[in-house]
Amino acid sequence: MGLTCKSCKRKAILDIYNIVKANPNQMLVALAGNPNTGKSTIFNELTGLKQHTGNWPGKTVTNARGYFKNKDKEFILVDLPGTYSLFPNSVEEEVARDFICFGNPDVTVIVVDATCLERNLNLVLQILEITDNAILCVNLLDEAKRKKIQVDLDRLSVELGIPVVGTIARDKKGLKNLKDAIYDVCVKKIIPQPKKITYPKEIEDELQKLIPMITPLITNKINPRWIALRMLDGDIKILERISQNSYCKGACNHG
Ligand SMILES: Nc1nc2c(ncn2[C@@H]2O[C@H](COP(=O)(O)OP(=O)(O)OP(=O)(O)O)[C@@H](O)[C@H]2O)c(=O)[nH]1
Ligand SMILES: [Mg+2]
Repeated sequence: MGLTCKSCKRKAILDIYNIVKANPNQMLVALAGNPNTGKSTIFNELTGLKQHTGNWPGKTVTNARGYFKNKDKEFILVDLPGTYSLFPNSVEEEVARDFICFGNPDVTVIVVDATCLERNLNLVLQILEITDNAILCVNLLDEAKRKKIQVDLDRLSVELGIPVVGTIARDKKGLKNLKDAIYDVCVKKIIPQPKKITYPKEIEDELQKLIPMITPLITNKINPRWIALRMLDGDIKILERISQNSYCKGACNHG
């Protein structure tokens, strides 16, 4: 199979997040979310780096990596390209999806725009089907206030079953709480318990047959239920990803 522009681009992006922890004290944190929700602004504030930001979607096209410390831990923060869904339409979206699925982050911070929560929560629910270790960061609370939108963060936390932190990243507000929530989830002081979606009986029955077959094939933390759902969806590519095993830490050679 020849090299295509798409495959080269994919490889270039993947190389950037070929992340090996230097020691067990390091924790890996993914910053995910819809485009233009303030992920790179949060990334820059936490790491002191200068990722490209601006008021239009699709600025971040590769995964930038930076570091920050909190208490006794060091965190590797990965700024992912914005994605509307985990059913990707572009290489960037596919890479963001794959990092969440196969990159083994210790916690995934999902950044949402407080002014359009309904649209953003679609991706949140999709991510919570993959991983329990998630934190919701409700950003742009200043814009929400300006538009007279009130967000009940405590209620959201109860409804979703994960920690929720409100931020105004551009004004550096709420970021200490976010760092502390990341720490608490990483050290298991807080154990998120996302509410799971129950599908109609026909689907749940098929899932119960598939999950025991898939579980032995998976070498990392990826949720077999999610893989089974993708299979029922006819997503052939996800099976290729697993058989390539190219994202499973400890089970692959990225060289
Ligand atoms: N008013 C307001 N603006 C914000 C806030 N956080 C970020 N912004 C602005 O929102 C715009 C988008 O921010 P980015 O950090 O580039 O967003 P992103 O999620 O990385 O975007 P993509 O990389 O395109 O997915 C920028 O103009 C930021 O200055 C906030 O809390 N309030
Ligand atoms: Mg960005």
